[in-house]
Amino acid sequence: AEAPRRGREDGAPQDDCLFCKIVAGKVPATVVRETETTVAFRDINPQAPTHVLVIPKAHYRDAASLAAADPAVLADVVREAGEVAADEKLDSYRIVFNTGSGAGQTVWHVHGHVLGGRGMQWPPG
Ligand code: DGP
Repeated sequence: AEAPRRGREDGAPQDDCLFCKIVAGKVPATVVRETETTVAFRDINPQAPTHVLVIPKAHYRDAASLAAADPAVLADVVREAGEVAADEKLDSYRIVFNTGSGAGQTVWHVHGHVLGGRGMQWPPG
């Protein structure tokens, strides 16, 4: 179920958030990059030869909420997505922020999917 909106979020870690647990090292993940503000790790259910999730260490429900609260960190997430693509030697890649359950969001901590290594269809399903 969709997590309740909490008004403007402050980025504080949430005890019940899987990705906050990955940030804290309480849940293992295959981390490929880390910065002061972000972590990038391989998706457990890859949809392409490269499928990495880039998240802010701070907890925000979606990209727009993060943009409203801390736009520099959203920029960090997008820059790191580009660094992942460079590390993986991808010429082309897709960054996806599923936003809301109808769009397929299942984890309520903003994550950019970095997908590449195969052809991509447009429009996405
Ligand atoms: P979304 O459906 O856009 O909210 O994407 C959530 C993604 O998170 C989905 O592609 C699967 C991935 N995922 C879920 N649980 C875990 C986990 O425990 N570890 C890792 N590495 N990825 C996970």
